[in-house]
Amino acid sequence: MNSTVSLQQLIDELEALEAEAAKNIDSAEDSKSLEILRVGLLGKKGSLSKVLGEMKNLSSQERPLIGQRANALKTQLQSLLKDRLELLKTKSLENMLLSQTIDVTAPPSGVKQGHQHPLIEIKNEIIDLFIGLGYGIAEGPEVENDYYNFEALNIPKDHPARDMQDTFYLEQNHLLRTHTSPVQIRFLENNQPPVRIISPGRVYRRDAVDATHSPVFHQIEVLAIDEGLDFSHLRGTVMAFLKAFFGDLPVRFRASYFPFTEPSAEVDVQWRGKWLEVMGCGMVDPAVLEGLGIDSDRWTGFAAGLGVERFCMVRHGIDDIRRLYTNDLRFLEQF
Ligand code: 2U9
Repeated sequence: MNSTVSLQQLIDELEALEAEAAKNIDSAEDSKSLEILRVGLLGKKGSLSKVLGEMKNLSSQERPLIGQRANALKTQLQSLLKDRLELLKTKSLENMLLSQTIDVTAPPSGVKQGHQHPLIEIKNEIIDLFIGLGYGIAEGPEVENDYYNFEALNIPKDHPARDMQDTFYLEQNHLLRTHTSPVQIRFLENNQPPVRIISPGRVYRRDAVDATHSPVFHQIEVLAIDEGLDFSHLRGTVMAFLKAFFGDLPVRFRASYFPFTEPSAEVDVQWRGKWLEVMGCGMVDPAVLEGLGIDSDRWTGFAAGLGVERFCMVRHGIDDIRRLYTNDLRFLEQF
């Protein structure tokens, strides 16, 4: 009788021990407290050993029952201790990572933060607007030859642009490109229409330096070739672009002439009360398409060209192009 009570008592003790231990392990906040708990529960003089020590009053049939339960409890507590330790380690690693996060985008303390050059900012803004309209970017060499810079663009042999006075000629039929149009010619040699590309880049002309001319400047040219493109698509694209860049300004198209487009137009915007010419455009001359093996009965295209410096000067009210190249910080820091 006495031994039955003892058995029940021991079972109760083990259960109480289990509940208490689980609660304590769960609320331990560091590995040190866990170690203290482990020794107190599973150590030689720990709670579990104490319960096992009380087994001597039990009968030889009862002892294995408590032995088995005590062993199961030991395994269970070991696993609870291990899980809690792992959880605490993960938590402490996470806290460490959070507290040691470095903001790699933060400006270094004490060092003045710079910014993009206004010309590059405007170039990127224009590129982004055309990317938004679905255009891709094409690039090509600045050192070109007569074919890509002039001939493929229907520019006749006696055209003034070909003059030694206007173009920088290099050795062996090479020259510095006078526009980015050769990039589009190269692109059309390697890609079938439909095509929608812009070609941003530096171009070179033998201009005397003055307030509005520089021997090197930045162009962005636009080219779209597809079935059924006509002047309304060109006009719609130019208007959408100018509206996005300048806002709601009056825009006018004036008839003009380029060897590579027909019809051609110059585009003006009314900016602070004055009409300013900002870009040229036109329908790609069928002769240019045919020269590239593109069937001009099926495909038509439009093209446009602009000088980035001009857009930058109009946007910021800069009156002298040389300000964009002289790296005077008193000027650049205004942007
Ligand atoms: C291909 C066919 C046609 C490119 C074009 C212009 C009009 C133009 C000037 C703007 C100011 C040059 O920087 S600027 O001086 N450009 O007016 N450019 S159409 O026409 C092309 C290009 C490629 C195959």
